[in-house]
Amino acid sequence: MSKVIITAAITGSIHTPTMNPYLPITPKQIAEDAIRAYEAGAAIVHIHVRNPETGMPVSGMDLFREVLALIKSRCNVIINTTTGGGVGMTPEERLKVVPAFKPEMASFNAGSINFGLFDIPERMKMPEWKYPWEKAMLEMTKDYIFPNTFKSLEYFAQTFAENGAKPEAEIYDTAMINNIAYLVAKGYLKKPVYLQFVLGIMGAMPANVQNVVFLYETARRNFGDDFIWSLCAAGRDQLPMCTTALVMGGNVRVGMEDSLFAGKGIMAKSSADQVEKIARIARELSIDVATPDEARQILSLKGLDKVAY
Ligand code: KMH
Ligand code: ZN
Repeated sequence: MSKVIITAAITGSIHTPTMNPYLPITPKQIAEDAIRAYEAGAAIVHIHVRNPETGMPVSGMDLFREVLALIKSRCNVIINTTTGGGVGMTPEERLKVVPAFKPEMASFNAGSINFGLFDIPERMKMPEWKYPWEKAMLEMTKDYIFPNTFKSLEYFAQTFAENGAKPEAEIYDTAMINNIAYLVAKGYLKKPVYLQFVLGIMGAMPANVQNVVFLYETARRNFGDDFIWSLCAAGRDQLPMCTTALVMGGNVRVGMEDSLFAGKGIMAKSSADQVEKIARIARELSIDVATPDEARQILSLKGLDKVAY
């Protein structure tokens, strides 16, 4: 039985500083949390950056440079940079990180959705916001399409290939598996593809066991055995859905990008809290946790000596 790859998504671009005071914001905080997640068992850390003063998701190359260099100076964890960016960023802005730093892997959003974050304030019953941008960003998503057209998917795939970055296909809905199959058929992507099933985003697939099985079966119909998959789920579904993936032989992603909690009513103080939990569950299920180098082998990554940071 192969080992499980745990990814930790450290800060993301969905949650805002008021929602959890421990959400890492500055390059140092993001790097520190990534290293803690690695120490807890993560083989991959998924990285976004934020404006250090306001916590707003941004795409600054200087911020990425600082985070990536800090992490690399302390450990050999695989860095998976976002190309999903944040609400309102253009595809060009989102993609820049790939040619700039030639990471071993990066997220590759496999289709367009109305990425709805507008219901979060009501669900979390936020009293007051620290920064004006938080509520405004969340509310504007009622009318926001996260754009990943076929034209841009092809361009992203080419850029990833030119820079030796393995795409992690973010699959928010079943149709996106078809989009990936199209890109494979046209030679833009190579098998085995790496699929990250992202469940529980408003505007896409809800998090339940039936949907995990359906996504897995759809991937099998398209790629046979020639794909690798992982799963993440938003909010309270994070741990149960990741446990489902473990039982089904998949890989898992946790982290504060996806959930701010580390147990019922317990705010996570770091993504490492969630990594510890899922690593413990994996061990209870007799599943070993992959080291970064083992994950590099499983995913056929080019290696840390070939990145540009
Ligand atoms: N920015 C969100 C709309 C990724 O990192 O690739 C989606 C996202 C996924 O950030
Ligand atoms: Zn992300």
